[in-house]
Amino acid sequence: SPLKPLRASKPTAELSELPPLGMDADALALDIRRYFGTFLGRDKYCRSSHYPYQALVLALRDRLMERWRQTRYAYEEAGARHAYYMSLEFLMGRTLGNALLNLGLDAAAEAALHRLGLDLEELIDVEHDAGLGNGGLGRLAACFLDSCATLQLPVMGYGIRYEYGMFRQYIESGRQVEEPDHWLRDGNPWELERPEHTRRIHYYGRTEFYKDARGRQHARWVDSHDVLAVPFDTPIPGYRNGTVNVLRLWSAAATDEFDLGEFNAGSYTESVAAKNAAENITMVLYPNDASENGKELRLKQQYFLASASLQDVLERWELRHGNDFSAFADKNCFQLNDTHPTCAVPELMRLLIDEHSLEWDAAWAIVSRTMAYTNHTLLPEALEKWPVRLFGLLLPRLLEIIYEINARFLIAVARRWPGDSERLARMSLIEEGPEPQVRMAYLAIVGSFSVNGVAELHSDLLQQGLFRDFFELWPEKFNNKTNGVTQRRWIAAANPGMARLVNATIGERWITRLDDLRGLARHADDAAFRSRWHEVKRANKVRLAEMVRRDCGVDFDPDALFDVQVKRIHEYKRQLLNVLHVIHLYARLKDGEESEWTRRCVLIGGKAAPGYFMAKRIISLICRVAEAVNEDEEVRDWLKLAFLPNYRVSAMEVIAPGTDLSEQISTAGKEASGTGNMKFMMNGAATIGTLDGANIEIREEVGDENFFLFGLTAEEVEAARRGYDPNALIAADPDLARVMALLESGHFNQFEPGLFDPIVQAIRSPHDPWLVAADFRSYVDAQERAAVAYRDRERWTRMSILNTAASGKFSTDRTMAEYNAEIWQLAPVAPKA
Ligand code: T68
Repeated sequence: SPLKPLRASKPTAELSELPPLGMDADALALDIRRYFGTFLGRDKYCRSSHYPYQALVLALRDRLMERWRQTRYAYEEAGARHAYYMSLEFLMGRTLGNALLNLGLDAAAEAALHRLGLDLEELIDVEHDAGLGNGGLGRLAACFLDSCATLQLPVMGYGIRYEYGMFRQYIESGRQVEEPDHWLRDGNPWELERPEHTRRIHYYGRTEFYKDARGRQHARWVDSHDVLAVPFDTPIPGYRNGTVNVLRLWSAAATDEFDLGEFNAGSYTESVAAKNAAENITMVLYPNDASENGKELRLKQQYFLASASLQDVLERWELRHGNDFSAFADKNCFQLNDTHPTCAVPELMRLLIDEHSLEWDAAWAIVSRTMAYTNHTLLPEALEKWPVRLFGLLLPRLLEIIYEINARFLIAVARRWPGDSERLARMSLIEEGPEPQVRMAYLAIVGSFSVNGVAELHSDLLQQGLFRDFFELWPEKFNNKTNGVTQRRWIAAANPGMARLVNATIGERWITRLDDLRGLARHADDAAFRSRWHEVKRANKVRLAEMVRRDCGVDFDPDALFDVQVKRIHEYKRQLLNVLHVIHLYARLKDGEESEWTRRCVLIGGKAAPGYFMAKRIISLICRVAEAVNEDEEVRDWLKLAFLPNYRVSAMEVIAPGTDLSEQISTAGKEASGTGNMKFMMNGAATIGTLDGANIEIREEVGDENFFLFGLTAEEVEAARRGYDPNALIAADPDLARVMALLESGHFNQFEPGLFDPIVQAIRSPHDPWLVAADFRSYVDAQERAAVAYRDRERWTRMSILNTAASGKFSTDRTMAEYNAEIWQLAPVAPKA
């Protein structure tokens, strides 16, 4: 067993260290051949692309390994303070292209493979996306890791190694069909299992109180059902700086102890089968991006991550400092990615008190100085709550600790606002009612020294609305950290054509200093530069059109305006408003209004949560309108619509570079930040958008003349809800009336009567929370302005350049530098060269 320690032997540095591996094409080619022919045992008759891919990855992994070790040693020797990014989701996508870029091996690998008769692009395409996340929140975690390694910050990611990631989406007769994503089936050559760091996780059981030799009372968790957490590490290389950080993902395994009772009764096979229950914990990612459905298994996952990760950190601490935790909070910081890992607050209390014998106050001083919480949503349905009954059954000791935290917290509230019992009920960690609930966001706030939103507007709205009471109590805890994305993946790797042009124009420093892109602005007035910029964009549009042809069977003309909305399907994101605009254009064409027309190709993609009825119905509407538009001879030369199935990270790597117009059209006040908006902007798309999330900051950076603004503001949205009368709006606007008439006539659902009734009703409802009808007119007008702008190629290209030039703020290098300056306070550490 890997858990068996060495006794007589003592490992030396020589055991793990080799002379540095060559970074040139010769050295790479030799290793690729060795892995292919020897380790993998393949030969010239091998016809599978998988083995050359694996051989390349293994050769790269060797080169990551030595840097990884040097980084670990450097952190250790510096006694570095660490931050841990705890997240139920890491949406990593593919690793190969990014690893080559960051190691600086892209050219060498291409040359080495070429000699061996292999094509790098083809091998990059072999890799399955690691889809261990739903959307923005999970992808943000992945971009953060890239930037932390590039900034040489001692940051480690902790997450779950789901056997099945985000489902694969198919469209069958206009409906979403989900298929399981068994991404590990062909193995994952990037990961390294570390069974020697296995942890034990408790569930169920009860608390037992006992006295120690000195008569002090302690608690312990007994009669628990235990599950093992086995870590798998993925290397996270920084950009050409020798640093390699770690993402540690936990996988569940059954303990070796069989249920003896069953065993003796002859139920050997049943008791072996019971192992499944344990291993189920990390089987599948929950595919809801905006709501918690209260399933016990989800809470098991959350506790699994929190407990395994904290035990891991504490064990490393003990190795160095024994049972002395006085400096623990100076050396460690946990960033909670939304409330999902919030069990970490009571779990760290439990570990310190029950397992390390600290007093409550000493333990609380540590917890409340090490935890920091990031909120990602204002939608009330996404605020996590767990029934007290379920919580107490599954995690009895944690619930006791939460009660104690709450009692002490409510005393503090009562001291601050004497006699305000309503406020006490409002702020309590326990929501009373027929089914009392634990409020995870409040638990996170009480347990943390920092609470942040993910864009200026979002952070303001948190302070004025959702968390107002807490802001009044602790204004100093609250702060903003506007999101970003990593330009290494989203420009350098995804858009090599643009990267080359930018390098030739302003140099290469933007790869780690994105603000340098500002330097492009003065070239926007140079016609020769614009023409090169246009050529790059056009080539990217050709590539995107090929993907649309292959995956949707629709022909996009690369000279038309590419108008794109890709993101999870949700009513607040208003894909519906987008389709209404397409129907409007269709109606105009059918009515013969095609003079002064801008040819437009509209692409929509995204997954609906499997249980989200309206989201699925909206997908059907998009598919049906697409058929009507694309098959109509009067329309299809002027307008196209396609629904792209199975939208994912690797698809976005083709989509963002080929997009002209980025759709960011959520109801104001609902999209916390958005990050797709930033990827599009960096790649030279103009945005059509509302004043929501980071759109506001995007518009500030690029200027109103380069942004197509429309719609109600967040404040106006709140006001508009009172006395909202969509039917009057429809009656008063002939364009909207024409669209609704087409929809209601059944024109798009001739063989499925009633299919879109729920959609029509939602638009016409005075309670429509998303105010689709209210923003229709101003949206269509903004679309018209975009169409006019696109007809002037020079003007549009200029706008495209200026968008890229103004995108410097939206690098996660900036975001991470802010987290570090204002929350983590880590010193960068460079490994020995
Ligand atoms: C997104 N949230 C925000 N949630 O919607 C987006 N939720 O505005 C923001 O830019 C992004 O986070 C990053 O901050 C999500 O993606 C989820 O995926 C999610 C998953 C499980 C439960 C709830």
